[in-house]
Amino acid sequence: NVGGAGVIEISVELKGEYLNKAKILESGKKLRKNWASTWVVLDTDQLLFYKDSKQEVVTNLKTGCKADGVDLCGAVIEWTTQKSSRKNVFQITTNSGSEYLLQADSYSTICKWYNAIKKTVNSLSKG
Ligand code: I3P
Repeated sequence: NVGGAGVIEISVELKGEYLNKAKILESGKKLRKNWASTWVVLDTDQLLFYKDSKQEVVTNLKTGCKADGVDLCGAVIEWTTQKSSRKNVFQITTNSGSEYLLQADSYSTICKWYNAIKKTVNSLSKG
């Protein structure tokens, strides 16, 4: 799915999806790895994490209720085979020194997210 038309298709279709997520570093400090199925939503400049799709709706309805998210400005996205025994894993390293792993059993699913997040990071760096 390369080329202009494919890219547009991705951003339209990519609303939210369940991915496995593990936060392994916070402000440079190592955390105990704990994989959890998470409803992931790509926003204009951040990646949002919800327990499930219902929580996204509830959070958006409640004023002053902020979703748990990752600032993608200055983040680095890369595939990794070192940081997990699982297949289809990529990592997000944030500007603030936190590290997240995202994983899906389906290669096409994880690729779609990898490409979409990378595209967002690139667009943010161009200002
Ligand atoms: C971790 C758990 C993770 C595993 C991790 C283990 O053990 O089994 O699933 O990561 O491996 O330490 P525990 O539940 O006792 O904390 P992967 O599934 O990604 O391999 P790691 O220490 O090599 O990261």
